[in-house]
Amino acid sequence: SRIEMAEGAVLLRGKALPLEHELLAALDVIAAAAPFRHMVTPGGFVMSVAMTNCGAAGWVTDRTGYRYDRNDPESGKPWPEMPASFLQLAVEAATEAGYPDFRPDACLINRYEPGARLSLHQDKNERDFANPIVSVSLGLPATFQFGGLKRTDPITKYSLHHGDVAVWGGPSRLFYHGVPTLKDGVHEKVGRMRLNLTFRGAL
Ligand code: MD3
Ligand code: FE
Repeated sequence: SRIEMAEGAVLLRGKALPLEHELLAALDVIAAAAPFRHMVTPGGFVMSVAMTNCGAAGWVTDRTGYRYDRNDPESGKPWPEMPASFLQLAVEAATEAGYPDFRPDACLINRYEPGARLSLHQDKNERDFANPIVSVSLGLPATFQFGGLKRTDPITKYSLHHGDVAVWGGPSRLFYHGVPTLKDGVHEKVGRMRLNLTFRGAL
């Protein structure tokens, strides 16, 4: 099904389900080469969400700030290549949402264990906000908070489930959003965690 969350923001429920095994197998290969890690924010806080990346660039944070880096700072080597199945899903979803020219060069992979959260923020480290962001949810369900251009704008909540794909572009591209504390649970294929892929045009 196709749900319009806001102008430019489309939720495609279950869109990734036909690819779930392929996506999970590819994630294992990526995490073996570039392990999930808890990065540190510029303010000195350790993030409760563990992250890794694939693609030509990866999103990183440390005491010096947020940025996209062509190399994994832990290894000094380029991030693992973006798997063809990832790229195909992201391009197909973006096309369905009205962004047929989107070609992501970065995929940030977030791993939430019960208790992990991502506080309200905007994604603005990307070069060109004309590109949408495509997100794929796997594993445990999460509440997703979606606000507006100002931190204080009213928030709508959506529940994101295994296999859901969402596309955020146009006027919604710079909207505040976040994920409150992940509830405990076990997903039959993914285990005691939630994985989220976000595809970006970073460079
Ligand atoms: C709305 N991740 O990695 S995905 C992030 O579930 C991030 O892990 C969340 O926010 C997660 O930056 C949310 C959905 C999402 C991603 C980017 C957006 C929603 C967005 C950018 C603009 C507006
Ligand atoms: Fe975000």
